[in-house]
Amino acid sequence: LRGSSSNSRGALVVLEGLDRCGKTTQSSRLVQYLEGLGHSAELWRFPDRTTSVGQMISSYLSNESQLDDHTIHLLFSANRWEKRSLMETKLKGGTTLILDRYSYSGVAFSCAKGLGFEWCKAPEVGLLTPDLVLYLDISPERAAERGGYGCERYEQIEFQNKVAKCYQLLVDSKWQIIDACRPMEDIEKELQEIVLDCVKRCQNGEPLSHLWS
Ligand code: DGP
Ligand code: NA
Ligand code: NA
Repeated sequence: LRGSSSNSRGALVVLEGLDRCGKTTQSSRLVQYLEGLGHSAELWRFPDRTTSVGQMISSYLSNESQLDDHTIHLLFSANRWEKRSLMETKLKGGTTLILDRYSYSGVAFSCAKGLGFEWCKAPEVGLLTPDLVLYLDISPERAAERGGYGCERYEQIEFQNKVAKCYQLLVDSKWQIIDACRPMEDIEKELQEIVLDCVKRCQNGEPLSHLWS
């Protein structure tokens, strides 16, 4: 029965990058593209600000509340854990999930504050490993030119430079680095090709695994 529809699962695809790298636009376009081809696909964002943990995160990001660096790190992680079982159910049911940020943001943003790399990775252990990580590569200066940063906590060039360095420590064979300085349509085309290929691989029964692998 290998390869039959009962076996086929959705792909777990993550878009990562600095603030204003364009990943939010690209992730929603990817979902539209996949749906247009008749695939089942959903866009998920982390942090998910709709849950009660997510509301604490949102208030922290907008500087309405202050939290210890370790505490907020664990809240971001908890926000992914509270979606884990639904994530697995969706994937096993054949739905592809396009994630706007995931555990890599968790590690990169906290590590950029000076928290230990291994300490940052630890609470993510056991979450599902993405099949593909698309890193939209752009300098903080170029990203800020795109309408400028807002006033959320992390939206400063100096800090974003540190985040970029921390992201580099996380690159592995699942990653594809995408030049995000090109026109939006060019990036869109490139992402479509890579993601469709990944979706097809997952349909053929590649098993899910856990971070950090
Ligand atoms: P976004 O909604 O994608 O604009 O993300 C909000 C901000 O939070 C952005 O600056 C990136 C940051 N962020 C996202 N996920 C995490 C995380 O897990 N940990 C930390 N420390 N920051 C994160
Ligand atoms: Na942001
Ligand atoms: Na963002």
